[in-house]
Amino acid sequence: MKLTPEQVESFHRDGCLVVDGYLDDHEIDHIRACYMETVEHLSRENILENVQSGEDRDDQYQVYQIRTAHLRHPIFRMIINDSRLLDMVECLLGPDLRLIHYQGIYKPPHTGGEVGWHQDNYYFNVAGDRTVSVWLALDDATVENGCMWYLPGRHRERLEHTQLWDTSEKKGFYFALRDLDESGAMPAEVGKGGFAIHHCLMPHRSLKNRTGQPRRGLAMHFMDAKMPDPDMLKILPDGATPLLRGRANGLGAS
Ligand SMILES: O=C(O)CCC(=O)C(=O)O
Repeated sequence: MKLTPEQVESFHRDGCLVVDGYLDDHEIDHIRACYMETVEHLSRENILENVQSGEDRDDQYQVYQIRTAHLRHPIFRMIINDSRLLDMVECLLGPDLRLIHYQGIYKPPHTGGEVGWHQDNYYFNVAGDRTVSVWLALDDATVENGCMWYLPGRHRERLEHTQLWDTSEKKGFYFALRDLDESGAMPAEVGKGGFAIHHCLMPHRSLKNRTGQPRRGLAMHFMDAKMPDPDMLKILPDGATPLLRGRANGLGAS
């Protein structure tokens, strides 16, 4: 699925883009079933992380993370290898694509918590800021249930983050932008089966799920495979950052 020149231009200008209508209801139903199966499996194994990074206590509010989703269920592997998706990412990042991070982010009904303002490349540290994040909505994402918020046009500089806690205590969104000027913040409401896409320096956050329905998303983070390996790759498990298309570091071909 190629983006139009207008969509590409708007992404570069604003640092974010909403694309509706990628998956149909039938595909979404199947992915949702696999998603909840995975959440339940991780919960039974006691390895379902709560990565909420608001001021609330974790026993009050939750943002559950399916970490390295493609290593957890084959459906997630299929999604990142789908040529329709990769054609779209290629329009923004070029022909050499590597996965750098992949997570299901699940806000349960009523108690779904917050993810504070952050820039993804503060975590990834990919040279040249050559990464793009693609967030696939598995439910209609709205202001009420905790959709993504962006600051359009504010993706041109790297901002200093505060480390919120020690990562040996808790994983997830442990860096946040404190005292950020939030003027111009816009909710990225997107229908199920559509994408909210952002540049890796776009400050973004999401608020609580105040509805009685789940808010489920898949955050897929891609980097230009020609860039040198960032340090983050060293701490991820084997197979966590596959080359998806083209060449890596100018050496291998897929
Ligand atoms: O899904 C969310 O609410 C937040 C996701 C996010 O901030 C991210 O993937 O970087």
